[in-house]
Amino acid sequence: MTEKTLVIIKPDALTRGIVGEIIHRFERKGLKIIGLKLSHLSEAQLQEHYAHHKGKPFFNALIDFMRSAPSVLVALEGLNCVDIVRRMAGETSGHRASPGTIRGDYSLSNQNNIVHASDSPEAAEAELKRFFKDGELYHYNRIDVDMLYAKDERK
Ligand code: 3AN
Repeated sequence: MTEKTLVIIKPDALTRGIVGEIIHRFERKGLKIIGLKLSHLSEAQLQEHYAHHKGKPFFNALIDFMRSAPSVLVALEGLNCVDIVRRMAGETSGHRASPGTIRGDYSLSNQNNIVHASDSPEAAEAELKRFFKDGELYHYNRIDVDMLYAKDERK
């Protein structure tokens, strides 16, 4: 099914100058960028986004890291895009993530692991609403859509 998902390209990727490489992977895969912006995430946004980790030993350090520089917010659309993007991101910890995944290729850390990717269609919907305003997500067609998908897959 065609889905939307949220990727946060984190401050480590921005300050290391590898944002283009990360976005390039999603474009090459055939996913459509429907929203894109640079944003220095607020304390309130991050407290809400990581609420399920509140109380864990790494929570405060994680918020500090995410506040240390801006992030790039990317909204993507495509067939089964939530699961695809999670698998492209790889396991949470950069040192365990498989080579070929974003975290596996670009990170070593549990915390500084380059990207966040929504973990379910429901989470994606809530997270896209959290970080993008009405009117910041766009409709258009990629010119390669007829080659990216078989006829019965384009829904
Ligand atoms: P994922 O991002 O793979 O869904 P979560 O939701 O368990 O993983 O963790 C959210 C974020 O919290 C991770 N992306 C990472 O930055 C940080 N994090 C998770 N586990 C640890 C840990 N053990 N130590 C430090 N930071 C962590």
